[in-house]
Amino acid sequence: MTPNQHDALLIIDVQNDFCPNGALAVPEGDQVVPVINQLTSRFQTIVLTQDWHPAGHASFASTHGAEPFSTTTLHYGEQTLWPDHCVQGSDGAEFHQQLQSNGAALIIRKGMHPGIDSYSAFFENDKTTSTGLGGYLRAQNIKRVFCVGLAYDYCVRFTAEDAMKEQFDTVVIKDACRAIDMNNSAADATGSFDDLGIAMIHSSDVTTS
Ligand code: VGL
Ligand code: ZN
Repeated sequence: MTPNQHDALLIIDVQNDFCPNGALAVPEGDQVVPVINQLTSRFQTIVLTQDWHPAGHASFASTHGAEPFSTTTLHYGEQTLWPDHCVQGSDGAEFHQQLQSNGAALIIRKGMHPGIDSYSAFFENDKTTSTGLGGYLRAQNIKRVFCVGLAYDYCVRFTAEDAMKEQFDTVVIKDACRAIDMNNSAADATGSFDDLGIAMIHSSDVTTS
């Protein structure tokens, strides 16, 4: 699989808070960094996303006096409540220091509306508020997107599903992702990718092509 000018690499939320010792640490989250760094030179179009919440965000358990990893109902439906993470301007919200991001054309910050979470890089969790990414990619004549990063079962999953809905051919590079994996969420993500026709590949399918 050799990427061409119609392909984009979407690097999802490779931020300190999702790496070991971070506020919402994804097991082995930092291990995606060298894998992604090997991929970036293969793509002409690279987009980074950055989870970027205001203090007191509606997705934070502390905002509701609730336990982290419990669920609540917000105006758009069910929402998992997380430990405070990726607060705007905090060290935890910075990209992993070793992530080579110089080649990225665009950084999409998401989860900025105080009352709406945003797992997907395309639409917030209300499923209607757009980040503008679909329009950007179409303006660049992108036809296919390759998704990598954190977390496989949340932001990568929702991004890949929305990419399909937005009519992009969609590929997830599995060894360039790690999962939070609660309540079978990693297996559910894989099952959904299979159902939707989202391709799952290994990074070597790209780097050795
Ligand atoms: C994420 C939970 C909350 C993610 C972001 O990047 O997968 N998960 N915010
Ligand atoms: Zn978040």
